[in-house]
Amino acid sequence: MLEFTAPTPTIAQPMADPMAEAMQRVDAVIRERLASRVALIDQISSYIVSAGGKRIRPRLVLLFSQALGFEGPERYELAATVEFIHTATLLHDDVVDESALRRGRATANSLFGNAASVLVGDFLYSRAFQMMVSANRMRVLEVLADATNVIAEGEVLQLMNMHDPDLAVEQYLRVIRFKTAKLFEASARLGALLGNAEAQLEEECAGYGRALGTAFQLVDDLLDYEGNSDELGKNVGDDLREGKPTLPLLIAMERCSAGERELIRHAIQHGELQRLPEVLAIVRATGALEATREAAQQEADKARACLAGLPESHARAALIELCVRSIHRSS
Ligand code: GRG
Repeated sequence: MLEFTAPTPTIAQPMADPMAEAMQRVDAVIRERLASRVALIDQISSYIVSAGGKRIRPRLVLLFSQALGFEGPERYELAATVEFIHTATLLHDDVVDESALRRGRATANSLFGNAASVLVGDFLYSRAFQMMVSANRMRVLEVLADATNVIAEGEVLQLMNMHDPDLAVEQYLRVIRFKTAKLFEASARLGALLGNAEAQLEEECAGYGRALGTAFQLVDDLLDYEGNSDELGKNVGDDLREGKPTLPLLIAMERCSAGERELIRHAIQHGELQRLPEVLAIVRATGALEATREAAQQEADKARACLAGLPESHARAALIELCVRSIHRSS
């Protein structure tokens, strides 16, 4: 079996991370709960989990529960649970997208094959359900069952939107709220539930997660054009290769000349990665990258405003910091 190593420092982890000890507890639960009597499951799940990742979603569970004064061990279990769900979606997503690079390594599908990747994703997803049952709270089950269902809907919606250059911005935003923001929202809500937040405060915590998750995906889509594969840990240009009409392209098409619009439309319709340099030049010239970053910033501001009802604390300060770091990130 491959060695488990702690995640590398990234945007979610400032230099001296006050959450370091709590995150180590989460990693210990992850390591413990990965165990399976089937060797290939151990091998593949350890392979993807040991590559690290930013662990943002478990951090949300910990920070919201802490901000509300809850410090019981259940928070580590639930934090690990959301990371398992996230990891299952990554395994499935890389198969669907035929991606070759994730977290700076060859994807599990490229090393072990599609079938093994999907099935180990199923293992992690169902292990997450075993773990959430142990919380023995119907609301926890409800939140995560709903979230995973919405994530799957988002992924199918995205599939339907593939190669469609006429996609409306609203439809694009709907997909990212479903496929990405929903798990951020659920993670924040779980923290609020652990902290026994009243209904309105729970909604505000969930609202933070939803807005942060939306900002996060907008930046993800931006980095697919602006980023650097080494830092990102995945290949830039993947979205164009798949014919995904993301916000940088939708904005560029609104602002460019008719000839340039036709070039982008064709590249989306046919997934023309070879057109990346020309597409990138148009995206840059039209200011579409800045406009996408601005849209992400507005979501991050919205997230920050949702924290008004939380008492001042280190955890609340860390949640504010996360809004800043989610925008200014390179991985
Ligand atoms: C198994 C419930 C289930 C669903 C399958 C394939 C699929 C349906 C959903 C995929 C959803 C998906 C992968 C959305 C993208 C989310 C996203 C921004 C991933 C990258 O997150 P980071 O940057 O990753 O937090 P790290 O590597 O840091 O953990």
